[in-house]
Amino acid sequence: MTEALSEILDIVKRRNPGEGEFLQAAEEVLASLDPLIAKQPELLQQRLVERLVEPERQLIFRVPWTDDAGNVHVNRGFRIEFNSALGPYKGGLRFHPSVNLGVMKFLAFEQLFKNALTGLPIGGGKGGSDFDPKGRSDAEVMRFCQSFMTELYRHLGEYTDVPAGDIGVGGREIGYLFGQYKRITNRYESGVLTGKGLAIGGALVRTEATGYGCVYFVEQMLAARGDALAGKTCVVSGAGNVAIYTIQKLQQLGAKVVACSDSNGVVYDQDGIKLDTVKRLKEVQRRRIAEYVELHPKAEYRGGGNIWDIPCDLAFPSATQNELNGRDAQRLVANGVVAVGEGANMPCTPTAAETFIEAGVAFGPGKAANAGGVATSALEMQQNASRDAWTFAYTDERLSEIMRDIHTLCYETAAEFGVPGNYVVGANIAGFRKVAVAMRTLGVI
Ligand code: NDP
Ligand code: 2IT
Repeated sequence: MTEALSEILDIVKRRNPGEGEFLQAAEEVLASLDPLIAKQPELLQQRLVERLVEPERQLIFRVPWTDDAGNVHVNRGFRIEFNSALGPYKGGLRFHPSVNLGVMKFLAFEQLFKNALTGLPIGGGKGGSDFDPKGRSDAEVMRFCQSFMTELYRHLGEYTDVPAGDIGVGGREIGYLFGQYKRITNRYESGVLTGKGLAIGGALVRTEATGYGCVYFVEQMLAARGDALAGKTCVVSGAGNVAIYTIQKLQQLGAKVVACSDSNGVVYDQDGIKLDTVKRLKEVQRRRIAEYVELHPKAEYRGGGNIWDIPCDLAFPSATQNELNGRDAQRLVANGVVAVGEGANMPCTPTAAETFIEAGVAFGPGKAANAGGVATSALEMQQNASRDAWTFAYTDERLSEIMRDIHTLCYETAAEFGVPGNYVVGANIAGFRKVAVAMRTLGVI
């Protein structure tokens, strides 16, 4: 890293002590920028890089709520409004006990570059809470969402900040959040949240978009090497929104998915995962993936198992950050993996990502590979603004074009900066350039 960039990284480290995930994400991006700064040193002027790594606004608030037995609980709510140079802050809300300031800031920072890569007018943000929805009744989740929105609403708006879902936040939660926003503001402001149900102004394909988009991206990486998806054996970690629709699209395109997981364990089905069962267990019944084998006794459940030990051609880490480490990457490479698509945000540790790239594996970083979700959120905003609703086929075609364009942008940028095939450098430089140019145009604000 050049001296100027490593000085900036030192400032980030001093200013954000203990925020491990944020520092990891910031270091990864800054480490990619050397060739860009060498070509365009003026990007260091006006302290653009330093301004870019500092969030515009960080909100932390108390979320009190009452459970079904009448006990009062207190959680912490967050919204990081990282950068609005390209458009209103945009990014999901995560409800998971592991949420803290460092996790929120890494997600908002990644989101900023991801959103830039989509080419759509959206800035970067992220929010959430350390609330754990597991085992909570529908009524408890509703009361939590209402309390959360009672504080957050004042910071939102279709031109200001537009949240969506992430881990633990899906259509049900977005519905309760939107209901409370509408009630407090007395405005049916559809464009203030995305990922809404179809009954309240949601868009077709948003549910499927992250998973489908990740498969489209990997398809492009394979095509760039003269290879294709059909017949490939795949492993997809997680069993949530991203994992489910990754599996669906892979199966539609003729690949075979042999494993998925949740935080308790791994299901291995060598005949191919039965997606109807996963969808019913996880989307409808909110149960554990272990129950899959009760319905499909030939499949195997490995409680506490490591999904990355299973041999595959394509790996889709789609659960959470740092879920795939250097040792896992070595194992996957030894087992002949040819491509990795990060469905989750930063699921591969820095050592894992390096291992893949050094081994010549096509590695699609999250900020490119999983951008289909937020891109389709921006399409939902377009539909809301024009009071229109597009068909599934039309929206899916738009998504697929956007993923093709992101692939081309990352691929060409990597080649331009002398590291052909390195999608990490391609995505980081291309995303950074878009945000930096917009910030410079806006002046010192
Ligand atoms: P869901 O809540 O729908 O599913 C999350 C899945 O990951 C569950 O199977 C969950 O298992 C597992 N998981 C979560 N945390 C952990 C953990 N700490 N250890 C092991 N497994 C875990 O979330 P999504 O599918 O929406 O999100 C998955 C990833 O994709 C996240 O990184 C998210 O940021 C990213 N993403 C999501 C987008 C979206 O549109 N939803 C868009 C782009 C990226 P369990 O049920 O046992 O907790
Ligand atoms: O990480 C992500 O890109 C998301 N959780 C989706 C964000 C969005 O605004 O749709």
